[in-house]
Amino acid sequence: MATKKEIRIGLIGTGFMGRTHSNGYNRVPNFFPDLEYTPVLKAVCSRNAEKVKAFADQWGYESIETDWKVLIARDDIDAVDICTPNDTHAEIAIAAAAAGKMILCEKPLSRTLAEGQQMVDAVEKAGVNTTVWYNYRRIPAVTLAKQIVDSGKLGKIFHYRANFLQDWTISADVPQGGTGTWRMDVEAAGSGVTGDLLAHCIDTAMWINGAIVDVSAVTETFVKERMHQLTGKVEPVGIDDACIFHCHFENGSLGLFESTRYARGHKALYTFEINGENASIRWDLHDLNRLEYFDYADESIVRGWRSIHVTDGDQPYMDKWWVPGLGIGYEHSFIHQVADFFKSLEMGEKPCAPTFKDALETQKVCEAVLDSAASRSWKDTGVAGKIN
Ligand code: SOE
Repeated sequence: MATKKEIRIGLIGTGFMGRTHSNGYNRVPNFFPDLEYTPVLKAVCSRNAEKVKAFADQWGYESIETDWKVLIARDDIDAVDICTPNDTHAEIAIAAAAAGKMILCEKPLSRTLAEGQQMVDAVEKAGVNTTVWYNYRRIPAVTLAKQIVDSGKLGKIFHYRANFLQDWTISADVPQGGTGTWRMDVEAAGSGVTGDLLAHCIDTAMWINGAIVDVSAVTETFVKERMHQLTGKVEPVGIDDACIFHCHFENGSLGLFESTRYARGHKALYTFEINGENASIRWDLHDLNRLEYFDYADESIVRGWRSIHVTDGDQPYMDKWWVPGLGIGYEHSFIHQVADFFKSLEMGEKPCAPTFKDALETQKVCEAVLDSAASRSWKDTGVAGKIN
């Protein structure tokens, strides 16, 4: 067997995303054995030494650090994976770029467009490889949706509709800030559902349906004050609890997006639907192996929504998994991202999208959405052309 080229990973952050990414690195050699590259879990970093040691033992990291600057300075690390809260992405990424490391950064790229731009400038100056973990692109049914749209089967596209609904913050007792609830703190997160959830919807939408050129948005903060875990005081809430926006895509279609953490009964309901002149597509994260497809060209007596179970070997990624009919899950989207990142290194032609530069386009839309809601007016996004 040919010797694999090793990519020595330094992971920063041991929360939910630290786990999804670590699982990705661990599984790739098993399920993508043909890749030239293979991950080596060299080091994991988090401030709490006891917790980071337990994480390293659980996921197979060779060593631990409690200071990310030390991790970045190590010359046995090739790629830095940023899984920390959003307020640390820019500082870590800029330092990692200066140290010549590849960077895999959890979404959203940054809290603000300006911060994201600094990150893009830094990685371009350093010439390092990057990717941002917009993982939903790599669920086979979502990748298939993209392939179907690219094939032209839908014809002219009129509508793109997406929702991301949750209900975990309805109680006024949920605190803001600190471990576990940093997403509720505007300083740490940058925004609420716009950066956390709509960013996913925007990334998928622009990848499949092209640039969003302008937006009109409304946001709401239903609970105005919450206990801050770091200060112990009740403080004003600065994030958007809910956001609805409509928009124009560059291809002439209309978009409608909604996200909230106040949709009682919904835990993580990400859905999208695309309506074209000939056909429509819809997808639902709660039934993620299925893609629904309606084709007006079908004979009228059998015309209706088809439910495609995306588990056949000739459908995206599925030749790597089980046998037709047996589904996969959420975690596989991260495994696919690791595999695609390594494949892009192997091929050396195209970087693994979305790169920092690609993800900056999503930041532009998020920023325009928040500006539009604040000013109660339409805003141009400045996004144009093909989105990788
Ligand atoms: C928030 O609850 C969250 O974990 C997001 O941060 C993730 O990006 C999303 O995929 C699921 O929901």
